[in-house]
Amino acid sequence: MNTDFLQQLGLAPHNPGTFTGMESFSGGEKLESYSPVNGALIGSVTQTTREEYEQVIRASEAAFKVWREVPAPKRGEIVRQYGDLLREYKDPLGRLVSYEMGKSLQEGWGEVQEMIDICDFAVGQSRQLYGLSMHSERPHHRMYEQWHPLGIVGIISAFNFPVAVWSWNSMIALVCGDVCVWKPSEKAPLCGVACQLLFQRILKANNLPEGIITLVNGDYRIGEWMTNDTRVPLISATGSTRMGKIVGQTVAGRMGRTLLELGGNNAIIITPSADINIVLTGALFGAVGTAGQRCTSTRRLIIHESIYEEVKEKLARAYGQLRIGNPLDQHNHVGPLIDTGAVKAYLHAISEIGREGGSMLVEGGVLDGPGFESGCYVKPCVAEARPEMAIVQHETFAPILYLLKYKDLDEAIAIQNGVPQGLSSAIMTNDMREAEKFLSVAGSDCGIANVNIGTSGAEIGGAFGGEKETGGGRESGSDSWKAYMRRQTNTINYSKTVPLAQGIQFDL
Ligand code: UN1
Repeated sequence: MNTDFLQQLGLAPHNPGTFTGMESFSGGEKLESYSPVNGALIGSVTQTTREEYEQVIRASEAAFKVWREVPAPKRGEIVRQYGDLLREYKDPLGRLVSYEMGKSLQEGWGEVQEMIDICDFAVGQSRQLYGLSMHSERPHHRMYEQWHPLGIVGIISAFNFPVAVWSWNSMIALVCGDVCVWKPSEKAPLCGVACQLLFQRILKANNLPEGIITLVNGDYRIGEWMTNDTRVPLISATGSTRMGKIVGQTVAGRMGRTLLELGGNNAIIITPSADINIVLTGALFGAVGTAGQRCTSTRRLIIHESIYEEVKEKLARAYGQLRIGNPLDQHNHVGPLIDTGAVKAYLHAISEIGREGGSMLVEGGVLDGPGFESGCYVKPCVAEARPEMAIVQHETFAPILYLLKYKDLDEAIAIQNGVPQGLSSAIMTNDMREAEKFLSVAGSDCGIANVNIGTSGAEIGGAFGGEKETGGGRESGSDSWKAYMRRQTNTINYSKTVPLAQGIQFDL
């Protein structure tokens, strides 16, 4: 396979090397990165040692003192330069994402496009870090609020969006005046190194300290150092609900802040008036895109009984057309799962479906033979199930889609909401009353609710995140920037007396 893109990104193509992403690291143990595409060793990174971690935090603290004094629009200018560099490297970086993580090349490029988009967004945001002004109840007083950066933002990201999620956090945090320490997933560490190397070029060219954007590589232990560290006021973590609960509790225990993006169990309600072509494309991309490994992947279809058979039949036919294989070959729709551990979880879920009385409409299974040597390629499958089944309530990070039947919209909404997670949701309808009901206070309880669009593929301009076990965080667009700053209320007295609020008299 042609892996020139590794060289273009500063990661040697043959004889896989070891990378740190940080100039000063000599390195701890090696962490090897194997491609789920063909099982090949891509390269390795060094696990950040405790001493190196201390070095990073000290460099971040020093860099923060410099960076916070740079005017916000000038900080935006640095982010603009990074966005331009990403435009230049969109092709090789997208290929690396596809090769290290296994998503289709289209989706790999799409992820880099999300990075470019968030850079543009952050540049605009850098001139809009607005605070409000209020009318004081006291004469000759002025009251207003302003937003200051928090300091060091710790970013813990997941393998499934190995570059975009970091950029949603870091590019916004940067214009806010924060500095960022990133722990990428240990399943996609080279993506982290590639982004870091590109950003270091921008910092060098602008004579800015290396500590503004840093990288720490390794397993959960590094995450533990970050979550316990009072020098890191905000931890933004993406991953499983299990991980998020630990991070949330640990950081809350030291009164730090968290921004959590955890599991999803996203459903599409398909009503009798739905446009069947929209249904098929939305459901199919939602369920099999990124091989079902997006937080926003469609896991449940809640179908009206009157069209259930029709949707079922057309869906089965559409699944029959899916091409599974090397994700860098644009001919294929579905690539591999991230690793054989994920394949095990997929197989376990399928056996649970049978044990709980569900039945398979489109059979699953692991592919073998030429092209599938990594052992990570599985068949996207569809099962007929019941909403209350334990396996349906659980998020399995794999392309398994459950079909559920409903009679009236209230029941469909109750099914949609009747899971512990609350990230993304959708309704397919041409009936205005149904659409509005779904979006109303009595409708979807998720952070994202769409009409005639699937559950995945959110744009960066909106606030991204969800409720309940999804963690409640919001990142990327809208006013998510506020999560990266501290608010200060200021009252200034320009009178010659000291009138107290609430009418209190305090005369000597
Ligand atoms: C995720 O799965 O963690 O909406 C993020 C989407 C992407 C982001 C998904 N924009 O599918």
